[in-house]
Amino acid sequence: KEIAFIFDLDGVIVDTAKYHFLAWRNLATQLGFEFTEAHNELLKGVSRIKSLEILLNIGKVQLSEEEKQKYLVQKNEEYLSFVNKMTSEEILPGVSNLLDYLDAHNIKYALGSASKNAPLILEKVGLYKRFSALVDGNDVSKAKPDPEVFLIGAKKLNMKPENCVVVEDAIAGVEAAKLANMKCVGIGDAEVLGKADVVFKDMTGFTSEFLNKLINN
Ligand code: G16
Ligand code: MG
Repeated sequence: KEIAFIFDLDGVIVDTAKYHFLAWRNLATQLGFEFTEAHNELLKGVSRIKSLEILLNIGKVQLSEEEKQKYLVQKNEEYLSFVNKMTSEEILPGVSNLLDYLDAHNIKYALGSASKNAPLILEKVGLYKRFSALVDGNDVSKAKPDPEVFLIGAKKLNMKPENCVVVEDAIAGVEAAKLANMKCVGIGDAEVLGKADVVFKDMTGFTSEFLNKLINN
């Protein structure tokens, strides 16, 4: 059976969450409150503007629309200063093996990320050219858990949703995949990502045994 993969970016291909955290924490410090790693969990898979709103809620800070825009630009500039230093060494364990397997079996794959910086990040780690299609934060009007990002991905790959396998680390992303009527592999904690069809603790869970079973099903 023909299948295709759609990958989330942050938490699946690379760990950019640590750079988002540093930039958001600096903004919180500037606004006079503490922002912890636990707080950062709430921002994973969430759009940039929604992330700022969650952060401001944590600090009980109210800002005008104009100030929000200013801080979003500032945060993104700081985040990009980290992204610009990224190399292929930051590709998470298991990812390169998986992409090699998919290439060898002529299985197409797309990116389905909430990040507007996704093309740049893929370029930095040397994976940009390998994807058949990219869907990122610039292409979608409805954020995960809305299935839009993955449905656009399936369309770009010319695949039916039911033949797509989404790989996601965030609850909202797993929900989006299931709402899109796709298979979903969760990456992280099985208790947190309970709605996924299968959960691996990291990307090394994609053994050739698992993949052979998947494509022969
Ligand atoms: C990523 C991160 C989120 C981030 C979002 C938007 O999503 O997980 O924390 O807020 O992108 O990023 P940017 O500010 O670069 O547009 P994903 O979907 O790749 O996990
Ligand atoms: Mg993610």
